[in-house]
Amino acid sequence: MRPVTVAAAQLGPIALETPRAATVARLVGLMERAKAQGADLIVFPELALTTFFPRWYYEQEADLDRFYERAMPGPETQPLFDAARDLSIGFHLGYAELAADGTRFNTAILVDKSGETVGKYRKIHLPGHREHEPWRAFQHLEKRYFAPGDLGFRVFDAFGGRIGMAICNDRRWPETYRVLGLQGAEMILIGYNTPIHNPPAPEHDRLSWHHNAIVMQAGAYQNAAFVVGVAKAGVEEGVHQMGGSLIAAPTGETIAQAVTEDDELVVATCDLDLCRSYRESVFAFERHREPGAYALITGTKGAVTPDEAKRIDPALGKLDT
Ligand code: CDT
Repeated sequence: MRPVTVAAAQLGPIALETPRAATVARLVGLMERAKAQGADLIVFPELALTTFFPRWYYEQEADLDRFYERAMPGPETQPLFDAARDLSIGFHLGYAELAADGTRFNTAILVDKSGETVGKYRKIHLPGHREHEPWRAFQHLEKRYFAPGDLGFRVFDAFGGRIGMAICNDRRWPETYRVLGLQGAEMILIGYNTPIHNPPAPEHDRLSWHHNAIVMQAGAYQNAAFVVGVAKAGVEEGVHQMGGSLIAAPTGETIAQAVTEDDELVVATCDLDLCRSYRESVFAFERHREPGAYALITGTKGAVTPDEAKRIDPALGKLDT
């Protein structure tokens, strides 16, 4: 047995004007509660220190600065690291990062029980749009406010296992999980902010919870890993964001799930040895994968015509006369 007790710390809304210190105090309170429930690791959502600011269009770059961290820990976030050390609990935190060279990233870190940062990830799949689109009920300007992550999908040895991280929209893409799975990830941590209403495709709205669960369950099963998905939920500044935080096992089953749209701890003890049964049988990658047949996965970004596909992967043209 290699048990890791993980607490998915779903958050309710954070208002635009909520001071950083108040949010940090709220997170520290959740760390204390998670510790009381035996957690080794608490997982906070994407952009957990502020409201989900990409819903607004800002013309001036300077208007953005209040949402970003220039240092981690910084003066206002130091209490999280102190609490980790004092309580002996690790944490995963999503936040907006303003890097030293001025690049803005949507970032998550993994901090161990001694308060040391042991992993960092910058979001790779940035959804939404770059320009103001006033026809929308609200904006989703991640493509404007963040650069695509430049650290790849990495794993980190911590908490007695191998931990991977992804952020929100990354969870919808099978490539995310597979690249982590190919490095032996045993637990994948994913924070999210998902408005229930998707202005370009409102017909998907009623399926938000279904899509949320199937992608994380499939990612877990197909890559023999636990997946911990954590929402910032509820009606935040007039936008309804889904909850549905969950922990999925390598079996593909959801083993714990949130029932509110507010601050809520979803706790499960995950035996990382459960990954082995899947990794050594049906998903023994080294025996069963056929990467030679997957050329299109890295050979093109968008869908291609069958003829273009044959140029990328000549095997596809073999039956042509
Ligand atoms: N934060 C984030 O990545 N949210 C997206 C919203 C979808 S579309 C614009 C998500 O995939 O949940």
